[in-house]
Amino acid sequence: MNSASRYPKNALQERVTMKKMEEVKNGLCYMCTASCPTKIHVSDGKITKIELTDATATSCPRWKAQLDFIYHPDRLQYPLKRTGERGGNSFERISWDGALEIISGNLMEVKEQYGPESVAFWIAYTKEPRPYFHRLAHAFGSPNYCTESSNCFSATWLAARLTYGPDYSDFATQDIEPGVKCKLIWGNAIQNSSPMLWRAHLEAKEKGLKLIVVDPRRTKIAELADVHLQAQPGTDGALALGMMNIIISENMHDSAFIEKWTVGFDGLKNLVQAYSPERVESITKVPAAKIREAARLYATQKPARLHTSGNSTVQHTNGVQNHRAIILLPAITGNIDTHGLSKPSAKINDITLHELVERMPPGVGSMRFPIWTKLYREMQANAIADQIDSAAPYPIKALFSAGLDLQFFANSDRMAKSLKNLDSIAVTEYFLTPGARLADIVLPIASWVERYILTAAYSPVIKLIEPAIQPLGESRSEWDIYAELARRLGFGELFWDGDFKKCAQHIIEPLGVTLEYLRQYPEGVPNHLMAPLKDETKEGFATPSGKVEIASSTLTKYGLEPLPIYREPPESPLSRPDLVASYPLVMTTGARTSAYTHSQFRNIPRLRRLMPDPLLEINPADARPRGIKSGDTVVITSPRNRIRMKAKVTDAILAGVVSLPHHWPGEANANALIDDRELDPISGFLPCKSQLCQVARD
Ligand SMILES: Nc1nc2c(c(=O)[nH]1)N[C@H]1C(S)=C(S)[C@@H](COP(=O)(O)OP(=O)(O)OC[C@H]3O[C@@H](n4cnc5c(=O)[nH]c(N)nc54)[C@H](O)[C@@H]3O)O[C@H]1N2
Ligand SMILES: Nc1nc2c(c(=O)[nH]1)N[C@H]1C(S)=C(S)[C@@H](COP(=O)(O)OP(=O)(O)OC[C@H]3O[C@@H](n4cnc5c(=O)[nH]c(N)nc54)[C@H](O)[C@@H]3O)O[C@H]1N2
Ligand code: SF4
Ligand SMILES: [Mo]
Repeated sequence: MNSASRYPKNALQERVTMKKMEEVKNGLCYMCTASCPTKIHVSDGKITKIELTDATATSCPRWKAQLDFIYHPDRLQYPLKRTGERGGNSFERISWDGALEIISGNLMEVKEQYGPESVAFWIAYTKEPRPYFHRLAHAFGSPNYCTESSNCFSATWLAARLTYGPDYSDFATQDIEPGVKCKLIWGNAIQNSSPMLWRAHLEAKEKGLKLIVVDPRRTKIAELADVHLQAQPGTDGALALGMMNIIISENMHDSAFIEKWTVGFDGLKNLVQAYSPERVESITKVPAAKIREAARLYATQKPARLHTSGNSTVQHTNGVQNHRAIILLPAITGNIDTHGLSKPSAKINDITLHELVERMPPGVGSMRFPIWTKLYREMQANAIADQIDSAAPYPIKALFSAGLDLQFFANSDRMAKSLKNLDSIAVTEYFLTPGARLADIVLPIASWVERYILTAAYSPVIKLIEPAIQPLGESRSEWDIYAELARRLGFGELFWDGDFKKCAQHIIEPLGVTLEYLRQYPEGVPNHLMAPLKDETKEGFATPSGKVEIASSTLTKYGLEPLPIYREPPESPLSRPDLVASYPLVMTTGARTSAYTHSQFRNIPRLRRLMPDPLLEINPADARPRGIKSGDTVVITSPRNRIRMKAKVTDAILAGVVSLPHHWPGEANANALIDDRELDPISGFLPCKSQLCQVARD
């Protein structure tokens, strides 16, 4: 033994050296797009630990699983080429050069034979690479930039935009503001979908906040509510009109604000006449007395704040109008002071090239859903299967896809069939998902700790996050992949010849800061500021009339009903009595579960243990006559398909309604049951949350 090692000093020195090797870097958790800030501990090029910097989302189980995700043994590390059937499992490793050569060759072939519009570009849930992806689609010449926003959040944005004007009124921003006496939470189960807000709500409730919750399920936040309105899914518009009926007939509305700052109030007043609490009870199943109680509480406990979900109210055939009725509650009660308007503090450069779309053939879904596609500046992905199948007004022949989760698409089996008919599919992914297995080429992507991230278009704060470690295996960042493809397709200069930093510098240029500045100040630069919505009453709302448009002039322009009318979902017990014998239950899908982000992370054991099986929630009154007990496997049938899940019998769900989790693969995929034909006429959203079904023991 050498003498030095006997001294504790040496052990200490060793620890000091170890410590010196460990670096702590700034990061963002991208297990979901809330992108909570993190500290990443790196030692010898490997991540040893990731901590949350901001303690608000600590109840979220997913961030602790980041290392399980990043170092998952099944993560793709090399490009793959399919060798067998589409959808099968036969792939072989291929070089990047070979993979990109095949993809660019396929895309050019379609471009020459059919035109660039015949290539569809689809990007799934992830937001951060979207501006580059958007640019790739339009630089190639295709209008068909489609994203998961075709069925997420954007319909609520559109409802707010049609009603209050541009930028985003923060009905979906769910913070608690000091001084707010009453909160109306419409279809959001905070503890699962927004863990960072859960504690603040508990504390506010303890301090006396009055709470009204609209949800067919008694969620944790509904348990805290003073009034819980258990409405049948898809009937939210009728409920909002019923609340306005009470507010107006009992003179609780704010006449001064309405007169000065709204258009269409007389029409609304007329419309709500038909929505007495008793009639609304027959549509929504909410007792009339509770509707009165909620309306009075909301209209009198001022200031009150509305808090909506990104999709509970809009994943229906009547979603935009239902959501418009809901968000009119603040205007007619003079409660807009508690709401803000998200405004860009400084314009960053828009790199999407979206202006080119004007000169291209009509994009997918843009003739059927012109308002949404024009204002949201994307094409409607829910119309893509129809266009693949009909080839009208032109054929879709190839798909370039960033993430491909087949469970996203309604009537998913039909979508899978349509995709199989394409000439070529290329997918960038983390794992060889069922969707990726349809591809000819699958490209492995670097995760959020292995790539540069500029939070710009999708974040209120612009930050630059540097890679903490090298990309795993041969995986590459989305930016690198798109820039290299652009070069091969002949427009590399539009991607700054592959130089990410030049692109990023161009995006932030109007802010007057440099990338070096962002590197040194990781807290970033504000991109959007929340201005009080009431500031709009100084110069007028940014709608065509300058006022809050109860009657929307844009809807009139497009030949649609301007008032927020309620239309019964086309597949409901009231509108389809003929279907009720076979499909008596109303089905809602996609209430969030804390362990998963949509289809992701079921392959991470520590998260899977939290929710091993897909559970259908059913009321004892519906379970008993069917002989169903908790834990039984049940078959759920809709007019389109049948799937299997396990039952959870619970009186927390309204009788006559069942709730299914979304995006489970294979025979538990809820979207296999959902109609892909009758969509919201304004947004094109899918009716994921109001369809008929039957449930039986397997
Ligand atoms: N853990 C986790 N968090 C997530 C996500 C995730 O996948 N996992 N996804 C993120 C994304 S992309 C989004 S868009 C948000 C979504 O966030 P939300 O849509 O707000 O999702 P939830 O909080 O699950 O709330 C949905 C609630 O609406 C109720 N509901 C169902 N149908 C209806 C209806 O017709 N009307 C009304 N009023 N209520 C109804 C359900 O019972 C459920 O309790 O969550 C985000 N957060
Ligand atoms: N029935 C029903 N359907 C719904 C909903 C519902 O409530 N009910 N909610 C809708 C909503 S709000 C949303 S947001 C969508 C979400 O639906 P999806 O967009 O399908 O969401 P994910 O399953 O999270 O992600 C899809 C794929 O993207 C991959 N991926 C993740 N990050 C990246 C990345 O950075 N790059 C690349 N290339 N791939 C990546 C994942 O591995 C995954 O395979 O589902 C919608 N569909
Ligand atoms: S909410 Fe959870 S999963 Fe989403 S970014 Fe924050 S810590 Fe990560
Ligand atoms: Mo979403």
